[in-house]
Amino acid sequence: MDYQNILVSKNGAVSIITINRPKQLNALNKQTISELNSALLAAENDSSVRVIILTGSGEKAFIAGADIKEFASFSKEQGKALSKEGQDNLFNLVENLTKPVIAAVNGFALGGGLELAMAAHIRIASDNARLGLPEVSLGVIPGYGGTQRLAQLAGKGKAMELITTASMIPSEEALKIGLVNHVVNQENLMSFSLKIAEKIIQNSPFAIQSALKAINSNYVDGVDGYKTEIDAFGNCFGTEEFVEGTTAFLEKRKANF
Ligand code: DAK
Repeated sequence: MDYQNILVSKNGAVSIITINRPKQLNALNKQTISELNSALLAAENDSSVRVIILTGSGEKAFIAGADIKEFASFSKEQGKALSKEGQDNLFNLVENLTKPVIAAVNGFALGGGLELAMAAHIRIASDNARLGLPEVSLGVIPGYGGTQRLAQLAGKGKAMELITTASMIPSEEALKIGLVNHVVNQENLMSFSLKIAEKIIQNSPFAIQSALKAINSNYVDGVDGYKTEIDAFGNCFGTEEFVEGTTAFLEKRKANF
């Protein structure tokens, strides 16, 4: 499929999806959200893809937020409808993919950009990255899951402070508060992200998919995460991957998943 605002490439079993609007600091407009939706679904349905990396084009920005030019004229109804549509088609989609998504945050990750990184399963930031949810400075609040996911990752107090002050924080501070998993030099960002992906790829895809589901279930209203874990654990038994993993251990060799 031809995309205008994103680039899709493959490195072994890793699909690398790059938001490619560097002149607008990769701001997320409707078209980009729709292209990301298609590329993510294609990666999900491609059995040769085991991990997805999301990143931004250029050295300045991962994504500097939702496209302000586009949403500046929205009405109350449009805002609500688009928030739901965006959450369903991109942010919740990323969180609930069966394959791990790594956000390689290569610069500004603001507003919707940080919200997308937070929907990913793992975040690696470059040393020049700056992260924040500045929506209240524009008269709105985070509308793509940011009020929920920032509190989940960094705690309620930090979420309250970062959102109400509209502050941008450097990647080292994001690391301290648990908002990102690692900080690396910008030139090493992709190789480091690929290294994490390679480690993931050594393991059972079915077990990984089950673990993602069980971890996420703690954050779904009305769902008992322990119960989800018990069911997901049970479902791993009897799979070919379980047989391969345990047999490989007993035969003192590496499992081949
Ligand atoms: N949208 C559109 N264009 C943007 C942009 C954005 N978010 N961020 C940057 N750009 C554009 C700039 O307008 C500029 O374009 P030209 O003027 O050259 O045409 C170009 O990118 C380069 O930006 P700067 O010249 O400003 O670059 P600087 O290095 O001076 O500054 C900056 C970098 C990241 C500090 C600055 O660009 C900046 O403050 N950007 C805006 C950050 C921001 O406030 N982002 C939006 C957060 S609010 C919704 C759901 C969710 C949301 C909205 C609606 N609905 C469901 C309806 C979420 C909202 C947000 O994300």
